[in-house]
Amino acid sequence: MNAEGKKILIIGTGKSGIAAARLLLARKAVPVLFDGNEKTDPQEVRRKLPEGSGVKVLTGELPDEELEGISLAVFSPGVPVDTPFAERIRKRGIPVWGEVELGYAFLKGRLIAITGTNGKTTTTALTGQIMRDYYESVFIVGNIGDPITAEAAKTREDSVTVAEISSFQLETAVDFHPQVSAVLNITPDHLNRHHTMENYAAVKESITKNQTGEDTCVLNYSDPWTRSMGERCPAHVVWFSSKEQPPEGLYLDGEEIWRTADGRRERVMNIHETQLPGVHNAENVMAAIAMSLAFGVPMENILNTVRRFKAVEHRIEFVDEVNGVVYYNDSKGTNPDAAIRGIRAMDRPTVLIGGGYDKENAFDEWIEAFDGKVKRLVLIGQTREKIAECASRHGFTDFVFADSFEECMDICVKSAAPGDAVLLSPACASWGMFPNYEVRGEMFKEYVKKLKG
Ligand code: UMA
Repeated sequence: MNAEGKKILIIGTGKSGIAAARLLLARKAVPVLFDGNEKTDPQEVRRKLPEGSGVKVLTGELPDEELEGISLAVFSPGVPVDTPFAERIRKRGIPVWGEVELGYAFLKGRLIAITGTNGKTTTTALTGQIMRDYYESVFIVGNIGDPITAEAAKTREDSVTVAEISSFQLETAVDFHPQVSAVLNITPDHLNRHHTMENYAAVKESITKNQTGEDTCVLNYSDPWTRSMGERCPAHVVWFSSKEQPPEGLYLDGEEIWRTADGRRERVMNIHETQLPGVHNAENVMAAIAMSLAFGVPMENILNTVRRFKAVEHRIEFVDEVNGVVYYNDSKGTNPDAAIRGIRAMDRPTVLIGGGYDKENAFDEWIEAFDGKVKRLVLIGQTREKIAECASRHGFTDFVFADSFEECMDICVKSAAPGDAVLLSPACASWGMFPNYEVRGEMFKEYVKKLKG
């Protein structure tokens, strides 16, 4: 892409917006940054850009005259694209890209892109590590934390980029074309943005839209949404399943992972050889193995990395044991399905922290998954009344409200007896109380550290 001299509007001044602006400045384009939050301090934003770059930073409302001469609009993932604001831009004939599409336009080498509702971060980190241990130039980017535009300019023809891609990022993809893609599973999430499950699944499926028969797509054989994607997929499909044997791919039989290919069946490994607990992690491991094989990494190398790989921070992360109580940080449990996996991974009575930003998810299945294991539910944030009402409907009444995170932790400590677990797995996004789930997880860990100290 030749961006030189082009005036490009970037919407959102978070991680993605800043990385996109820096990339465009390096390519001699003229980025204009805009943030809908009027409280954004333009000076603060400019400080994150190279000194003297003199980038225009606008906040609040975007006047029409600022759209004059704009040749491209780059949306940050958190900014919806079905709004009158986005329509105003499109009506002027300005193409609307996402930050991922911009990064892709500058990307060299090969690309693996991973999406799905849950397990993306662990699978991306594991696949990235397998690539790092085998190839020389590897980048791990996207929803996992480091925007693709922050790394794209460093990639070479022999580079491998492993990208975690959210539905928000796929919505604005245009030519984005991974050689290997994966859709791990589809369960309700982000329905306030995508409105229906059909829309949400279609956005996820679009990760394959530019793939061809020379590419590979890794899909979950036992998830009805991803199973049906296999029927339409333009790429060669390789399956994984924790429940049944697919025609081609990897599957779990008891504790053993097996692989079927070319009509032959071979044992791959025992799940206890990994350091990742739970069936959901066996699925992540199988998806990572399938993608790595498709990318040409020998099985022996893959398994060496898989055996050494440790859980990702904030994902059912063991924090410490204090006075006989174990503390688990699953701040990444930002939707009911992810949080169900958190509860399932517990093997003792659990004091659970739930609640946060309202993404219009239903909590019924999450409450049902308590299954006698949750002894008390401590509720925080915007969704606490909604969860309490849902819990009562399902006959679970041992919940209590906390007004601050500190108060919530104090209640957990008082409620937990030796032999219990305290689990932060809130089934909701952190927004409203915290800037992101990482900060929420860090605060949890800090509290446990102090408690121990
Ligand atoms: N903003 C507007 N208008 C809006 C909404 C937001 O101007 O309508 C502005 C905000 O005021 C703020 C900026 O946009 O200044 C924030 O942009 P952003 O929300 O896209 O956040 P970034 O910091 O750029 O982080 C994004 C991803 N965030 C979201 O998708 C919400 C990060 O994923 C990702 O790690 C990062 O890019 C790098 O690629 C986080 C996430 O919560 C982890 N993802 C969701 C999830 O995993 O469930 C999808």
